[in-house]
Amino acid sequence: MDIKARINEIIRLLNTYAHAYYVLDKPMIDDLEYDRYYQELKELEEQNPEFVQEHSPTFRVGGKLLDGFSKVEHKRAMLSLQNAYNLEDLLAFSSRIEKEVGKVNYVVELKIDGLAMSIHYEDGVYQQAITRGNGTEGEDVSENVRLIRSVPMKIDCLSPVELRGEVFMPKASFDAINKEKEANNEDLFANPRNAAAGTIRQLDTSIVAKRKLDAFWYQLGNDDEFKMNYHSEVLEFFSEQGFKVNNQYKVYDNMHDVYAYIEEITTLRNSYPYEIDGIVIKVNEIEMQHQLGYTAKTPKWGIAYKFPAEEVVTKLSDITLSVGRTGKITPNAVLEMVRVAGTKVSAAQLHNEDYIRTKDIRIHDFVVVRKAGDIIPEVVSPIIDRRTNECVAYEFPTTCPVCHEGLVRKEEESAHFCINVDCEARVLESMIHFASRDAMNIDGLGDKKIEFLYKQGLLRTIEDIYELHKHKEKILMFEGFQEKSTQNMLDAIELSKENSFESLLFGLGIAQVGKKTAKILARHFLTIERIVDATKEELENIRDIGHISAQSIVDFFANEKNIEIMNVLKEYGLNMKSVKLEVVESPFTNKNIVLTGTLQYMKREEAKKILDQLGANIVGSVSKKTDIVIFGENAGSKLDKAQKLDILLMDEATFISEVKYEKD
Ligand code: 3BA
Repeated sequence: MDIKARINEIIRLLNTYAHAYYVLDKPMIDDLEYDRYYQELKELEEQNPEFVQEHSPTFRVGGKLLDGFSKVEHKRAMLSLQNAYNLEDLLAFSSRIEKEVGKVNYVVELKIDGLAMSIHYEDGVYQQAITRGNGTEGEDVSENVRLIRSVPMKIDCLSPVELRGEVFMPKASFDAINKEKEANNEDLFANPRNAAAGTIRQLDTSIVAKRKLDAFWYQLGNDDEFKMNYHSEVLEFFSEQGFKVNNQYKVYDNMHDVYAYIEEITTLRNSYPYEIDGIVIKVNEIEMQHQLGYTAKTPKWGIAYKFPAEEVVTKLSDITLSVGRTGKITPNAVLEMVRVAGTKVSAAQLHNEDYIRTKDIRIHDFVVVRKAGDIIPEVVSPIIDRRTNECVAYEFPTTCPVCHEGLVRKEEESAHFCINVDCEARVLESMIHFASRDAMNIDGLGDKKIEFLYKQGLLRTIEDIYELHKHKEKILMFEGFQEKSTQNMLDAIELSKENSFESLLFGLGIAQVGKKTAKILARHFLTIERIVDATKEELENIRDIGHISAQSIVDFFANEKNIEIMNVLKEYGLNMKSVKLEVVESPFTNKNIVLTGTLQYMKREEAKKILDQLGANIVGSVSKKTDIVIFGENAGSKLDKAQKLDILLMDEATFISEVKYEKD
């Protein structure tokens, strides 16, 4: 037999077996037999590289190391879904629809808790997979999606087709991975969704191959190129082409039947081998879908019913307070350990005094607990029926749990503050913040080290960080401080003096001044002196700075101690001014700019950085407010829209010559 034909024959067989195993869950042959074919194929391919097919299963085992994921624009935006939480919301949805287009049928699907993905085929061969990203632009994760064995690499349909669906991690894979992580003392994944998201962005494809992701498909990305009449027909077409479609979907002609099915699924919710976070309801008639159309973000013909968050009962054994770097006090509930939405929980935020008082939450109460957004544990309410005499109304403490000085609650604020700037908790937290990645990014000076050096009396204030080198010998005598790592830490401290002015401003921990505000301040005032001298009015007049932030900035610099810190840091040589931009006037300064398409000469991140340095405002979508659209290859809808709106268009070459860019 001719070798090429034999190769194709084995690929066809292996694909049939894989389809039976991974898609239909009905194995046709045993592993041994599969392996025999696989080995034969591998040898034939090795001996005859000219016959290697791009859709061969031998490409589906991982082993590559990727160097990143490039950004790709979706041909058509991947929208989101409007949400419903009860029957009332659903009836409002259906009556709106029926008023507009008359009676319709509804398809009800499970809402898989994974990440949305778009995959592309041409001439029947798998081409590309793109994450949903922000809906208009996602990341090319083709190599990793290739390792999801239920995704076919070859289909019968020869015209270009784009499918959209959900990539997820089955509960069994999730449990196995976390078990292994636990054994290796590694951080666990919080839930299967995070695990799937983390895996899809893995650069080591061998890890991806081991992690066993899966995917269900539910939408035709280019449905205008197919003559489908019903959504259910699309799902059948997908199945025929060998794709995995969730088989729990049903079609109903009224919302009450839909709701009965929702109630049935709700009781079965935990019995599926994958996590679901709700149910999606879609109009079945494609014609009606077109008539109903879209809002800016969502189709009007579909809705997601979200399950209520799982609620459990446990005992609240104590309320403790923590002190943040700004002195803000956060009350926390200490709970008897309980499992909720997949993880063990023993603490929950109580936000502030009013939260505790309005809900009348008391120590020793039994309380209802759930996870907000299925992530952050919160106390919903106490169970009054189970309350005993032991439970007395909670009195919010009047003194700081750490330094014991009086707490202050300002009129317009819901939080209490410890206003003692020397409070140990505040000082520690502010040093930790100062050295953290987003601020001064001092490698090797993490929270544990800071706490330790604080206890040893070597770190009392931010300024002390820059004196640490004087104590090197002493530091080296402590356990856990080796010569090399200690020198690295000291070097990192020295190097941080050169950091941008905005990182320093952010690092100072001025209340209300986050990264964005720090950047605005650094750009606007350019030097620390000018910020110190700024009046509240001047600050308020800056776009994006409100009166609360303005007041907070003025208060910070009115404090003698803070001025002193500034002076010392300046003496140590920390950078306290924004570098004057080389190009003072550029066609991009203060302009709203959209980047679209694939740039050939530079990475998109590079272009963004250059524009950022020139003071341009980079925005994601084209609107009347856009000043310039810079476009690369294969620019899609954004370019069309910009043309319609008569916006200045600039190709990559022109952009490069305007900014005099040279690759280094
Ligand atoms: N059906 C998620 N969007 C879905 C096509 C529409 C849609 C979903 C869905 C918009 C699921 C939003 C992200 C997106 C493709 C945009 C589903 C699920 N249908 N069954 C109506 O199971 N999670 N998500 N995906 N386009």
